[in-house]
Order: sequence, then C-alpha cells, then structure tokens
Amino acid sequence: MEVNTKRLHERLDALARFGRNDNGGIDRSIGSQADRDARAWLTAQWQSAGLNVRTDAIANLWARVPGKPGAPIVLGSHHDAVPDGGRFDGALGVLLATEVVQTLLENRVPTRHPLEVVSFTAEEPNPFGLSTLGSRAITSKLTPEQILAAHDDTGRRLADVIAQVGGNVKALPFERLQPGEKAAYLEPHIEQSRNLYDAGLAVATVDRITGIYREWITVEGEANHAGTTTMPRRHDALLAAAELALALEATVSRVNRSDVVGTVGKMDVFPNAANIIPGRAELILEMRTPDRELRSRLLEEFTARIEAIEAKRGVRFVRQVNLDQAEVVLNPTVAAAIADGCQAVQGKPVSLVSMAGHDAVHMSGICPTGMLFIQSVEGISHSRQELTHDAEIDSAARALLHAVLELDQTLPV
Ligand code: HGY
Ligand code: MN
Ligand code: MN
Repeated sequence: MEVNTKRLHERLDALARFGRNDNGGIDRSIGSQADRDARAWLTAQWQSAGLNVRTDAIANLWARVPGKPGAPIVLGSHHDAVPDGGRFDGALGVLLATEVVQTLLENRVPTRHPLEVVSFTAEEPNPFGLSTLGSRAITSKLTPEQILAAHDDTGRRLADVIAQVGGNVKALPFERLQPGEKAAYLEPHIEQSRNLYDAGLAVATVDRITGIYREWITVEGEANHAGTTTMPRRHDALLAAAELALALEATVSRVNRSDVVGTVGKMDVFPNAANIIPGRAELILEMRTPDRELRSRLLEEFTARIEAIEAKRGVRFVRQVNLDQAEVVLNPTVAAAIADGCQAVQGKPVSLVSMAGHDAVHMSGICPTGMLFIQSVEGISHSRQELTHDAEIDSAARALLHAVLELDQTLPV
C-alpha cells in the first residue's frame, strides 16, 4: 500500500494559496478571510474523500471515517499561520494526516479503531492573546469565560470571530473532550529546528515538549520633549525595554543550553513619534525550557536584573503572566510506534525534544499522544523561508502510515 504523495503535494500547493502575501509568505490568522477560505477548502477535501466533517464549539475541524463507533485514533495539527509565515508549519501535519487516512480508506484497510483527522483553531499567537486556543479550549484548559473576555486591540471579540468560523463558545462546556474519548493523538509537524537537517535524516519521534512561559510587560517611563530634555533627566521607556530584553538574553545565555531560550519578539512604543521621548512601551517576553526548576531560578535572576534597570532609569515594569505552560512527556507507546515508523523509512529511529509548542501538549492531557517530526531545511521556521523537501515529506507519509497501523494493533479498543 502506497500513500498518494502526488495528491499530498498538490494539496500543499493549494492550501498555501490561502493567505499568500506579496512577499510569498502566508498570513492566515484566526478569523481572517484566508482562515475562512482554508476551512472551506479543507472541508471540501475531506468530504470528497468520504469523511464526515464536524466543527466543534471552538471551531476546531474534525473529519472522521464514517461507520465505526468508538474512540478514534486522531491525526492532525493546525491550519493557521504566524504573520508572514511559511507553508509547512501546521499545514503539513493536517495534510499528512488527511493523506494517510484517505489512503487507508481507499485501500479498504480494516482498522480496529475508527480514524479521525483534526485541524485545530488558532494554534499560533494571535491578536486575541490566546495561542493553542482550539486544543486548550476543547481539553478544558480554558474556560468559556476566559474566551468570552478576549478581544483584540480594535475591540473585536474573540467569541464573535469563533462564531463566524462556525463555533459557539457558549456550547463549549457540553463538548469538551473527556479522557478515553480519543484512543490516541498523533501530530505530524515540521521540526522547526536543525537536528534532522544536520543529521541528514527525514523524520524523528518526539519524547518531550518544552514548557512555555510568557509575560506581558508594560514599561512606564515619562514622555517628554526630545530636544529640550537633557540626557540625565530622561525616563525613556524604550531604552528601559531594550535593557530588559538584553537582561533576558544575558540570563538565558549564561546557562548555555540548547533547551533554554528567551525572546522579546513583540514591542510597541508610545507615543511613537520622532520628537518625543518614549513614555511607555508594551512588550511580550517569552522563556522556554523543558526544565521547570531551572526556569524558576532563571526568572528570579531575571527579576533581580530588571529591578536594577528600574532603579537606574527611574521607570516601572508592570508584569503580567500570560502563559505558564508546563513541559510534557509524550506517551511512550505512541512515541515508540512513531520511532518504528522512522526506523522503517530511514533505517534509524531518532528521538527529539520539541522546543516549539504544539496542540499535542494539550491533547496529551486526554489521550496517549505522540509527534512525528519532519526535517526543516536549515531549521528555519516562523518565516516565509520555511522549507521541507518533497523527499522528506514522502518519508514522513510512509512513517506515519506505519505508526498508525502499529498503534491500531497495540492500543486497546
Ligand atoms: O510558538 C510555537 O512554538 C508554535 O510554533 N506555535
Ligand atoms: Mn508555529
Ligand atoms: Mn505549528
């Protein structure tokens, strides 16, 4: 039995059209026209493959092989994208899942478990401040109240956007996934790092996923005239924010480990004018490591460093924790089946830690969960330069098929 890789590549090209910008990157955030178009297109693909498609309360899309009751093995990822993002992050996982399930269906392969494909809503950070929205909400990690309170800078309510794409936040309490409702979740995803690229290998299993910690920080300084205010009298919020970002870099760099990173990736400066000393800055700080105890120590060290900046510059940092997501260890049975799939296609199993967050983190709370990583050229991701070659995609499809068939035998029905 062979997966139809030609169809898979055609679908990758087709999905990449939704949200493509003039630079060749993809803009496909929750609620955008591109999000809506991608949803309609995915639904049509699944329906023509003979799957039953359903949109849940948070607008996750589910496509199930009809006719078999019971807890399904679920395969999938997400179809939204970061701003000016690439065509593989999320999309490749959804389409690999689609192809493998369709291949099994077309070949009339009898499976012990039902099979289902999922594409989660709003996995990426978005203007509403809730990433991995679909998987968190459906696994009871977010309340309807939290979602009902969320809005973007323009006042647009997240709940309205969810309704526009077919969800209904108020129905969430009745639709949350319960433990045992799914037999397993397998998420194929590009690696987004360069371990496989450097090793010249196509695919890997994942044994752990990093914790992610985020703070929204407001820097309160003092706006004043950029010509008449002497240098010692300034309380420049932008310069304090810059020093804060450097303090984060110094804190995480000191431990010198590939699984400890920190980033200030978003910042807004107010009032943002050439002749006004910045009076306020708003930024998002992120720290990632699978080592929780180390993260606590690093946060203490960072706090001491930025208190010194506050004192020196006469500014105030107002900190609010936006996300404190624990690291997870993935299910050994699922990870082993994926490793066997890797062994089958490249003669060698590889196990990696994911430093990117994924919907798999949240699905692991309700069912045995694993991930299949696929090589990213030069490890580049969250960029329009993101690239995974056809050969590695084809290996991934075969490895995933192998893993699903093995799990179908080993997991209890
Ligand atoms: O941010 C992440 O790690 C993921 O790609 N959303
Ligand atoms: Mn991403
Ligand atoms: Mn992703």
